[in-house]
Order: sequence, then C-alpha cells, then structure tokens
Amino acid sequence: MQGIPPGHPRYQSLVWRERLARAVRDGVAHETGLIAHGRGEAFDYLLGEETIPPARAAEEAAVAALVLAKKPVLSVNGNVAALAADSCVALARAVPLALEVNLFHRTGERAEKVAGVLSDAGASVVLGVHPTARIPGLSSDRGLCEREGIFSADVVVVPLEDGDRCEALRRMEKTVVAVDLNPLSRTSRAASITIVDNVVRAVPVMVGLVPVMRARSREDLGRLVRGWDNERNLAGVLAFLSKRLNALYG
Ligand code: PTJ
Repeated sequence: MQGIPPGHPRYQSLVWRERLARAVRDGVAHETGLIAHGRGEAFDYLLGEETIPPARAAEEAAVAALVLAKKPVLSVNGNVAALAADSCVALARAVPLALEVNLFHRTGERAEKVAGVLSDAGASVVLGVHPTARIPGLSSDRGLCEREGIFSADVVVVPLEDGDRCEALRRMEKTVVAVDLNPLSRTSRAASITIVDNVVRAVPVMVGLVPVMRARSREDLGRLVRGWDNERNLAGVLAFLSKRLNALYG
C-alpha cells in the first residue's frame, strides 16, 4: 500500500488501518468503525495476531453449521466490507450462502456502497439494500433486513456485531455465528458459536474449511454442531490469553 514501507514491523496492521480509513473517506465504513477497529486491534495484539486453537475449533463448528444449513446468510457491515469483501464473496460461493448488507448506522446511500464493494468483489446477488422485514424486538436500524435473507435464515454469520441483534436473532431460534475479537463482549456471550479471531483471518480459514467439512458425513457434522459448548470454548480463549500473557514476562 502506498506510503507504508513493506519492511515495517507492523506493515500488515498498518495496511488494514489504511484500508479502513479509506473506506470511511469513501463512505463505505462509518467513522465509529475506526473506534471498533481499534478495540479489535487491542484484543488481536493480546491474542498474538494469529488464529488460536479455540478459534480454529469454532471455525470448524461454524463451517459445519453452514454446510448443514438450509438457508445460511452472512451479514456484512461497513468494516467487514472494507476488510474482507473478497473472502466473504469466496465464502458465499463455497458454501453457498447469501450475502446481506446490515448496518447499525444505516443510510440508503451507505447500504448501496457496501453492496457495491461486494459486487466489485464478484458477488452476483447482494441482499439488504431494500429491507422488507424487521427483526422482532430490535428498534435500531440493525433490525432492518430482507424477508428472503436474514429474516428467514436458519444460520446467520455476524462479524463485528452488537449484542442486541445477536440476542434478537437467537430469540428467533437461529444459529448465530459471531466473529468478534473481544471474547467478553455481549455478542460473544450471546452467539451460538463465537469465533474469537480477526475477520481478515477467520473468513479465509472458513473458506478453506468448506471442502474439509463437506468430506465428513452429515451425522458427524450434526454431532459436532449439537455438541458445541460455546461457553467452554470462550473459557478456552480466556485460558489461552492468560497463559500467553503470563508466559511473556514469566
Ligand atoms: O457499518 P455499521 O454501521 O454497521 O457499523 C459497524 C460498527 C463496527 C461500527 C458497529 O458494528 C459497532 O459499533 O460495533 P461494536 O459494537 O464496536 O463492536 C465491534 C466488535 O467487533 C468489538 O467487540 C471489537 O472488538 C470487534 N472487532 C473489531 N474489529 C474486528 C473485530 N472482530 C473481528 N475482526 C475485526 N477486524
């Protein structure tokens, strides 16, 4: 990326920042998306900026749920479009699943821009620009969705989510897969399967796992999803974190 020396020790992190800053300038990401990104960066730093074993296990369970799903949908906001549009489109093709724009700070113009980023990345259909339904019990614009998309989906992937919609989707008895670097967030605790990993790593890993999971029997995948203990996995993330931090200056 222009102006960032490739040899810089924090090169990749600076590239993601620059990408997000540009997305804000272009009206794709909301300005508060920069704050959300900073919080994510801090957690990622603590995790060692890698996909840790409990995250990998959650990614496997999530892909198993997607492969078994009748109507899976991936929800895309401004930050996700800025950071992971290509891999979201790749996941949409691999599973296959529907892509739906869903914004907290919603304007019609930004919804169209986010859809435009996904189309430029190769998506043929993007839902959510013209919402036709509302998630019950959710008064924010996050509640606006498409009847043929998130509203009637059985599995919904929600990267960088807020707790309210995650809880509302669970009340609708959907399987909710969250991607959130903060293992303590309300979203992380409310989701059915929480992937504590950076969306820039998590989605490509999930794309790679689709053929792996498809090779397993449906009974085997069903056992994996039914037996998933999200609280236990989050405890595993926290145990990993404390062990890592204690070992740093141990
Ligand atoms: O585009 P909009 O209008 O829908 O707005 C999107 C933001 C991100 C601004 C909105 O969803 C928001 O305010 O999110 P929160 O409530 O700040 O939550 C974001 C969560 O995602 C936090 O727990 C962060 O730690 C986490 N997070 C931030 N960056 C990443 C991340 N998780 C995974 N990968 C990241 N790159």
